[in-house]
Amino acid sequence: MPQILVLHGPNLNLLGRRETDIYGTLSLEQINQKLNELAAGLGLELDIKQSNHEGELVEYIQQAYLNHTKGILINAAAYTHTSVAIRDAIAAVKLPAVEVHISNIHRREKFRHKSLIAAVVTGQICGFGVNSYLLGLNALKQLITDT
Ligand code: CA2
Repeated sequence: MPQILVLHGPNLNLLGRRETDIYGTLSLEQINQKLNELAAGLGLELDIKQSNHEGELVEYIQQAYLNHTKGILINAAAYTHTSVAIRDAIAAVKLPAVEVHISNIHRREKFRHKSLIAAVVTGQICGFGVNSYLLGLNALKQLITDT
């Protein structure tokens, strides 16, 4: 089964406990469960990681390449707006990648409008709540099938 790396960035381990008006009430574990259910239906296997550390996220992206992972679904959270290192890692591994965000980053504070990752991923999905992840995984499945 094609393997997909799902990467959650900093503070997403707090989902469902704080800022529920912006990020919803589901916990990260519940989101991962939904992703695993969808993946089973799509015939994909997920390797799901969360880290609060930029370097660790870079390591996961590099390992994905070495493990012959077929695609990356990433919510880099705040690092979306700051991390050249994560951007360079995604560009380096040249894997199909979809950037997702729970909130619509373009309707929020100005500093969230810029994604350093957007230019090196295949596409970005944001603003659909937890559904952004599910839409992103469907998009990745299609990308992998097409290539
Ligand atoms: O909308 C998204 O998915 C974001 O990637 C979430 C990030 C934010 O920095 C991005 O601009 C947009 C923040 C994730 C923090 O998640 C929390 C969850 C619960 C409580 C506090 C933070």
